[in-house]
Amino acid sequence: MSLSRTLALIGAPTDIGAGHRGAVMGPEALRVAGLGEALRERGLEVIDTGNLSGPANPWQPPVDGYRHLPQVVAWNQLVMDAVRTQLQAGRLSVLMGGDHCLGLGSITAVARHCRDTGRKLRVIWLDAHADFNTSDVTPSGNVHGMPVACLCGLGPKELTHLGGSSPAIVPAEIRQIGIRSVDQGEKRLVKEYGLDIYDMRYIDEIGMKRAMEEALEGIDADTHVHVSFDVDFLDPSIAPGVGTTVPGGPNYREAQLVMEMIADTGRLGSLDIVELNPAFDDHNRTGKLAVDLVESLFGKSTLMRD
Ligand code: B3U
Ligand code: MN
Ligand code: MN
Repeated sequence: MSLSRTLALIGAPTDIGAGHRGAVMGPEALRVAGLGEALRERGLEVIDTGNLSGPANPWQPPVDGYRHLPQVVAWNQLVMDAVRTQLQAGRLSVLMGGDHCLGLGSITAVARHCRDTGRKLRVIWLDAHADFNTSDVTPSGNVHGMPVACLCGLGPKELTHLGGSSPAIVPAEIRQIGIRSVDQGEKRLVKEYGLDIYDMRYIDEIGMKRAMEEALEGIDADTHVHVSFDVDFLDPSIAPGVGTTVPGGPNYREAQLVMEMIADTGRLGSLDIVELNPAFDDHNRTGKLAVDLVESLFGKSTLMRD
């Protein structure tokens, strides 16, 4: 069973779950950086489905530990439905965020699709942050710091039950790479839930190649690989265009290797590109880098390899 060669771009211009304004411009920055053209050059048929239209960001303080929960729910429902529609049509789905709270809608749709089609799911979560906060432990109330917890069934019912049943995924289905910022209470939770986290210290010690071999272990012909690419995964020296930079991230070569090794599995079925914030960027440098890395994720390589 081979994966689809038709791909749908879905724009979700919102910063509803973020602490800084600007991720709302992410989809357009990715288009301007040539995402569609680059994917077409990879031999894919690319359909840009345009932008989803959800509620505006009211920029209110948190209520009961969440900022903008009703609007976050509304955006995630839109994303979930859009991703589901594309997967059901047999297309690869590429969500252009928007902030990372949208990973919730996207991955809920992917997980449901995997259940419906009898496939295994492996989520590769590329991020500086674990995004495993809850309303009790969040330092900010920003839901972009919570999607992994919600996917694993920890959070408000509106988010944990987005796809009907909860949890959408189990921790054994996710691997987190590049992590270097985990809040105090969040540390306890990721341990309790047994998340498989390849933090920067571990990567420094064993190297990116071995870390990725471990993270990709067990992927087979029946596995759907979903990549949730938070652009703040990258070291801020090469990717300044994000709201929450954390020093000490993967450099250009390490990031390329991550993408190439995922491409080599041949099982990529869906992707989120989130947290790109052109308001912090330098002439769309980070947008262009994201496109460059996505090309590698879809199989661009220097030489022919077998
Ligand atoms: N962990 C912090 C910061 C954060 C999480 N994700 C992003 N920033 N992008 C929080 O607010 O939950
Ligand atoms: Mn994130
Ligand atoms: Mn992040």
